[in-house]
Amino acid sequence: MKLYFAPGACSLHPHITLREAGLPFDLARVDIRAHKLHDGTDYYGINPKGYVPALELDDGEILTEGAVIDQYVADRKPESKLLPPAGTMERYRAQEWLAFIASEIHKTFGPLFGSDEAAKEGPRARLGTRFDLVAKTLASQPYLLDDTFTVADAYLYNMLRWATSPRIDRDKWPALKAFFARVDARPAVQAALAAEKR
Ligand SMILES: N[C@@H](CCC(=O)N[C@@H](CS)C(=O)NCC(=O)O)C(=O)O
Repeated sequence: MKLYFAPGACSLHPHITLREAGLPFDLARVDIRAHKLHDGTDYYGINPKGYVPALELDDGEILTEGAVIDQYVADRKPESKLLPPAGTMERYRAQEWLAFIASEIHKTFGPLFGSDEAAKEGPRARLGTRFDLVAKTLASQPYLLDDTFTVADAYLYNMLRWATSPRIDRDKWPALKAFFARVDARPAVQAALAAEKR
């Protein structure tokens, strides 16, 4: 498998998932402004959506959408317990978190990376209410699905890396601050961060 990624982008959570699962994979860095690989290859030719992450499977198929790549990888290594078994209520709870993070958190960050200050107020307030909700869950348990680290935690951690001042300060929520430190300390997370810096 090959993961197309950009340092610091939302390709980090499937990258963490691949390392947590202990599956072999290669990394291919994408310049997401130019939509090109290091050697000048047009990235649109690989992923017509133009964005990262994309996972190239061993048969050449390209799988996109981070939350789906996470599930694909977790299902390749069920013993890693990165997701509950398909069809169980716990699995739907995990998917509920993945969908929530993708639609209510991930995409709300967009304007906060821009330069239009007025356009940031609404998204910042919306993110605040979403973080209130996540923090309420994490106040009484270490991970989104209680005691077990899952791909939903990798996704949330990826989003919280973006949640620093002046965008929005994750440290304002003690439960988010503690969660961030807990996930940040995982060897697979540190390995992913180090590999993305190379
Ligand atoms: N829905 C996609 C969104 C991916 C996305 O927004 N990727 C950003 C980086 S975080 C990107 O590559 N942007 C460049 C572009 O859209 O051309 C997912 O969740 O995987």
